[in-house]
Amino acid sequence: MKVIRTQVGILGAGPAGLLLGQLLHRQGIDTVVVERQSRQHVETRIRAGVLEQGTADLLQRVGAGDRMLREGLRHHGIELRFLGQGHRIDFQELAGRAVTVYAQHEVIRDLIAARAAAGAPLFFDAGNTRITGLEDEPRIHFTNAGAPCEIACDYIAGCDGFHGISRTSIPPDALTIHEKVYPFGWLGILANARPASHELIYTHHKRGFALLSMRSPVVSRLYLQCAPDEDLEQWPDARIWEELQARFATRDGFRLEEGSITQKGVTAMRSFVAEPMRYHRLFLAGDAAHIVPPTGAKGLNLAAADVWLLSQAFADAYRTGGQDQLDRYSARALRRVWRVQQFSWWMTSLLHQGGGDAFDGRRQLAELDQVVNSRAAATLLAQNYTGLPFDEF
Ligand code: FAS
Ligand code: PHB
Repeated sequence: MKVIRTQVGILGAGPAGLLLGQLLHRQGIDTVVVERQSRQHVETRIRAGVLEQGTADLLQRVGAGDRMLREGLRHHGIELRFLGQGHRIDFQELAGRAVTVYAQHEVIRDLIAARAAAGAPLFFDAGNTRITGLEDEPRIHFTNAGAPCEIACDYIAGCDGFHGISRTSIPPDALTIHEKVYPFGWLGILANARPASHELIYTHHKRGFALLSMRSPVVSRLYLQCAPDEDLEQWPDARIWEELQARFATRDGFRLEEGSITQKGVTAMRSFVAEPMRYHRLFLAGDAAHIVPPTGAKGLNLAAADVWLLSQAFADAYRTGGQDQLDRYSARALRRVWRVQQFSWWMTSLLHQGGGDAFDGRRQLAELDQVVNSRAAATLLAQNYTGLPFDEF
């Protein structure tokens, strides 16, 4: 049995685990990251695309922001489109900040490179992971190339996502779960087609929601509302483009540029929070603790905010020997989590066809009319979308 001794054992090499590892490394705190999947898998998994300023700042702070600064697309607004007309929400004017469009798998590549440059251990393809001794002597058990390994640590950071083992290793009676499952999902595509807009377009349409995003000046990222269990076999490329064209159509003849579709998938939608985000010496961060519908582009950014707080709490504990910040981590993180849950639910409910009655459809249009004509309402959207400042919580 190979036993590795470290200060913080981190489960998961997603944005939460890798960013936490780098933040702690900058504070001189040793970590080991254990990842179930291969490096190739985590570096190519297509997920989020929008970084808040706070997240972008953290990547730069940990030495993983150079490529993002070169290749990321700075966006100073979005368009809300309904009844065949577009309305721009000006982030700079309303909130004084912007977002960066930069794919999550690129963030992962940059964080893995930064960790390698720091010479910090990162185990991919870890098998049979389990965690024990959460009350007093935390251990991460796993196999590395079939050989049993154990990490002896002071604390475990559960950054292993919604389907990980951290949250489910906590006794059920020690957790309160809040969950809302939506009656729809997103069919997402990557296409070799120039984005038809320089900013993101969120569309409310009677046929269903659609979103135009992008990955570069020649790669479009597009989503359309579908059933949560939609059968991709029923969606040949031609049908996807036809449906997207219908939902983005405007009175002045807007057309998407079409191209070869290189990736397609269906993502179900839920709002989920596990409280508290701690069990003795196990601390949850990111999707391991909470899930938001992707409409507000918050999942990745909320994970970053969690690990910013958690890294400060670990650093305080090692610096002072006190537990105060660690004791306050869950409550502080959850205050932001619920604000972001509310915004993500609001944007989702505002823009999606919920299968409700005609009243709900007319109410949505009235709320959209209010958002694009009230400076106060538009400011609230801009502030939430571009990200609540980390120091507000
Ligand atoms: P992650 O799930 O990213 O990472 C967890 C890591 O832990 C994974 O690498 C996993 O392999 C590993 N792991 C799991 N179990 C383990 C075990 N037992 N042992 C070791 N490792 C283990 N957010 C947005 O903002 N916009 C989007 O458009 C968007 N699209 C998404 C599409 C999909 C299909 C999914 C699933 C999520 C999407 N999200 C989106 C949310 C997503 O970006 C997450 O919020 C973000 O990845 C959260 O990061 P982590 O908390 O690190 O969790
Ligand atoms: C993306 O680019 O993948 C993206 C952008 C904004 C969202 C969700 C996803 O709200």
